[in-house]
Amino acid sequence: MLTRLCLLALTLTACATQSPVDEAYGPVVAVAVANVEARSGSRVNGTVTFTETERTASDGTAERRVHVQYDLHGLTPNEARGFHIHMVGNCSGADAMTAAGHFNPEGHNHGSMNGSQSHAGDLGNIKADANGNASGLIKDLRKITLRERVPNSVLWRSVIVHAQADDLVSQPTGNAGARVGCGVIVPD
Ligand SMILES: [Cu+2]
Repeated sequence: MLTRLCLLALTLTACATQSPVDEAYGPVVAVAVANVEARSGSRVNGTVTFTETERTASDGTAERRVHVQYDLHGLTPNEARGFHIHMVGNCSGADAMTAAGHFNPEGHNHGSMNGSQSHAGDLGNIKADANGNASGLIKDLRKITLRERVPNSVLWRSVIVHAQADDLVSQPTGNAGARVGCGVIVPD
C-alpha cells in the first residue's frame, strides 16, 4: 500500500507525509492490512491498517511502535463497539468464533488498551457516527509488532468488531457480545 500511496502522491507532496503517523515516530518499517467482513448477520465492513515505525531512542536502542488506522462501516449509529485483535487469523465461521479468543501472549487479564496488564489485543472501543461509520487512528501501541515469528506478532491473526461495547473490565472478553466483523491481518 505504501508504494501505491507514494505513486499517487508524487505530483502532490512528499511520500513521507503519506504515512498516517506523526514523523516523530520515525520511518515506517512495516504495514499490514485487515479487510473486515460482516459476520453474525451484520453489515459491518471496512479496513484496518497496521503501520509499524522505528526510531532510535536516546539510549541508542531501536524503538518500534504500531499504529492502527481503522475505517469501518455498517455499524449501529452513535454506539461504541468492542474492537480487538484475536488469536487466530481465521474468519471463516459465520459467527467468527474461528478467530478464537483475544490475542494475549503475555497471559494477562482483559482490560483497557493502555493498561499495562491488559491483553496485547485489547484495542478498547470504536465509536460509530450518526451514519454508522467509524474511523480513527490508535497510535503508539507497544505490546504488538508486525515482525514475523515473534510471540507478540499480530501478522496472520484477526481483527474483530463486536456487537456490543467492551466494558473493559469483565473477564475475559469485556462482555462485548457477538462478533459482527472479522478480518485477517496480512502483510501489505
Ligand atoms: Cu474481541
